[in-house]
Amino acid sequence: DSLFDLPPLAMDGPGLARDFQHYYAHNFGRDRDCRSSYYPYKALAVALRDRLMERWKSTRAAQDVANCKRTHYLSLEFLMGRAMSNALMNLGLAEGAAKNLHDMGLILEEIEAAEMDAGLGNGGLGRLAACFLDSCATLQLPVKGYGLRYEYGMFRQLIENGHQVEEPDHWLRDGVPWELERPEYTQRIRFGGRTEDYTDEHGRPHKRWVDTNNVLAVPYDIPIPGYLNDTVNTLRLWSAAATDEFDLGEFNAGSYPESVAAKNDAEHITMVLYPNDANECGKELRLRQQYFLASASIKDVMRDWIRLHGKDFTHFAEKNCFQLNDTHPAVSVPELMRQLMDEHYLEWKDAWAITSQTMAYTNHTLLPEALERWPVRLFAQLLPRLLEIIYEINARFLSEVAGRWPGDMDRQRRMSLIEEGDDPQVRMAFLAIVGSFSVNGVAALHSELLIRGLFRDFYELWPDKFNNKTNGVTPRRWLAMCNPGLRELLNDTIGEDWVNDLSLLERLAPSAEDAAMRERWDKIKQSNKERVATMVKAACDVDFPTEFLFDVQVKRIHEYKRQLLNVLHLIYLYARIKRGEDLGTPRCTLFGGKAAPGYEMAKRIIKLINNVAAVVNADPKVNKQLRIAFIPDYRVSVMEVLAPGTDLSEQISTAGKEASGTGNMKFMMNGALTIGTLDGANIEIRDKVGDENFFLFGLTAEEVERTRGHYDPNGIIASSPALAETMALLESGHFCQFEQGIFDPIIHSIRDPNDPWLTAADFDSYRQTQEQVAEAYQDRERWLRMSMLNTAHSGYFSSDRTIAEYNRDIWRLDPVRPPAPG
Ligand code: DL6
Repeated sequence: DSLFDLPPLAMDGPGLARDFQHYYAHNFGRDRDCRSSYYPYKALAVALRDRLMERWKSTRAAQDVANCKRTHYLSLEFLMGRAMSNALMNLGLAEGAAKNLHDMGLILEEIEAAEMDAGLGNGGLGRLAACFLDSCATLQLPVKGYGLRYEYGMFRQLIENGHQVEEPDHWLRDGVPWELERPEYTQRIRFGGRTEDYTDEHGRPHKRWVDTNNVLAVPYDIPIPGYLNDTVNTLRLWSAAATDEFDLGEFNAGSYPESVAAKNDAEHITMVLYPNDANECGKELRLRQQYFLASASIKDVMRDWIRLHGKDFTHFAEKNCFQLNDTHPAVSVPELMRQLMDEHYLEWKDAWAITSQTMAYTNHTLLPEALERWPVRLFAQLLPRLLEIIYEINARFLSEVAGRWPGDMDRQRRMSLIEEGDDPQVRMAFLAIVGSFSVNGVAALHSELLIRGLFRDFYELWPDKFNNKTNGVTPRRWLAMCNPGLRELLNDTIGEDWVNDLSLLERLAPSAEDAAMRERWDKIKQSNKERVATMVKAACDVDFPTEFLFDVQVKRIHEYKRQLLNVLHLIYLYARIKRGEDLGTPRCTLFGGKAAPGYEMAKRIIKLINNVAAVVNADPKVNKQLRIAFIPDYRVSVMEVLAPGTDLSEQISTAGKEASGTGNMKFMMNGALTIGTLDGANIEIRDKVGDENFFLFGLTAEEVERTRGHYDPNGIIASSPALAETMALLESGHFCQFEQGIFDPIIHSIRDPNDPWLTAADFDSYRQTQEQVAEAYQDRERWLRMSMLNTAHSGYFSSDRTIAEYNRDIWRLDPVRPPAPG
């Protein structure tokens, strides 16, 4: 096969640099006069892509030859961030590239910084999917990500006069060098129309879906390199395109624009990511997106199955697993049924056996407002065949419930996939549970609360379906890549194997007792704090002195995450400083995060942070001890600077509300100490690092539940001098001198006996614990010891561990090791 008979590409700095020069000069046609980093970025990306491509092909071939079982990870979000530094590291080319580019007068970091973040996700859920892909490739598991290629990702956030302003993120504008269009695998996706019965040539009855409006799904593949192992897996992102069918009736009637309008509609499906985090959006376009992903991905899997095995589906479930990243792709359950029955002519029983043995569902939230429900009428109009199948699944399921609990009509009503009422709804979480063989939460507490609360009835019916998989983050991006200083120290101290086996970080623990090591640790943190300070200065024009405690809360802005508790505490510190008190430990507090554009309260909290920051930073008496900044447009590449340069990680959600958190793990790995509630993975973080190395405060999840119905925030405020003083200052209008009343809704929410986030209840505990933080920071040696122990005990939070557990308990895949090129 001489067409593919190519010598392997050089895997060293000089070889990469030669290809880089070639692309730079000959492909992109740049010369000495070009000063931008953009073309060097493009040229280096293409040179790297060549090397990925070699391994990508051999990975695909090796997986085919192995005839292995595969997992398809379905997610509406993949928050990938930048790809270049990751590709360089995982291919083992980072050092060589830096040196050889330097010899040409170029700085690798500047080239890397020219890459736009791929922001195809909102926050934790999307970034988790990205970390998982990295771990799957590193563990050489045959896992493919399936998602959508949104033209516009997460909006760009500007801060104007303290307010969030959203701008579109047209990340595809200049082209993405990593993606490979695959028009040959285009699929046709149907919407609308109606269903009808028909009989085939053997006299067997079937259903078909007719008179549909069709949309094309065109795949674009992104390579996912494993760490130094020649595996390159795939993330396949679907882009919507119009079919070349258009309404001939309209066209002939002379309505050219109307006849083309349907085409535009089709292309809108993958136009934009819904910027909603932890709340349902309920828009028709969103259901279209969900079905578009589910249908295209399942068709793609079917195509591949038939290519390798023909049309016999007997062994399909032994060789395939679909992992549903939350309920967003839950419509995959009826869609797989539809394809098996209507397109491949299986009987219900066989189709259901396959479906319910291949689907697995991960839940990421307990917040009721995030639980997806779709109106039955919308389903009927958009996906009529799917609705029929859902009704049939429900009827069979409810008869199982009736068999188990005869006469318990209330239970049947509670468990039904259809919520009855004036506007009946399809409950997507229940559909996902009924259709799956595995249901998992994302941290120990979260999984426990699921089976005790929301999913209790289902747990009673099928206890063995439910399991926990505590989240993790990839140690490649979140330690080795983002913290080169610490990477060197770790390599010197415990060897280099930790990158693949993060539990080896435990070996660092004894060094916490070594004064020379602590000094080295301190220097690294110091220089990482300088990078943070430079970034904050450039983005916010606020000076962060690096000897101050760097206290960081970055995450989506949401009431349950309680940025408000943090800012209330800062108001309290401001009042103390104004009174002439010495805080002992001066502090720089940094916030970052986006509010969903329609979430008024979250946007107002951003405004409050910025107004308090303006007053604090401008006051020469105050800013000697306290500085505050809000970094605009928080994203993956910003976290890559923050995680290494943070002293204190704020994980202060109302207990029982944060499913897991993953930022908490990134900070811990990089030696930050946590101030946090007993919520999500904080609990496991504290268990690993030890009580004495974690700053705990606040009500427990049980106490939070018990408070419901008899919460008295006004009584709490009146009996706490610190909180009363803080509220009085906030209520005086001191932070909105020229914008009177703008914070009234915030004040009311704190004083509201129905405040579900219990901000007032936790204030004093938080304040006292912050005092312990300040005291601990004064004792330099103690703080450094604690910091080192946080890193040393963070191994459990590697996504390699999480994925190994998914594989052991759910997927059961064998690793496939492709041969090295050549
Ligand atoms: O599991 C990833 C991530 C968790 O770490 C966060 O605690 C959780 O809030 C987030 N969940 C969502 C909810 N979206 N939905 N549905 O983003 O998942």
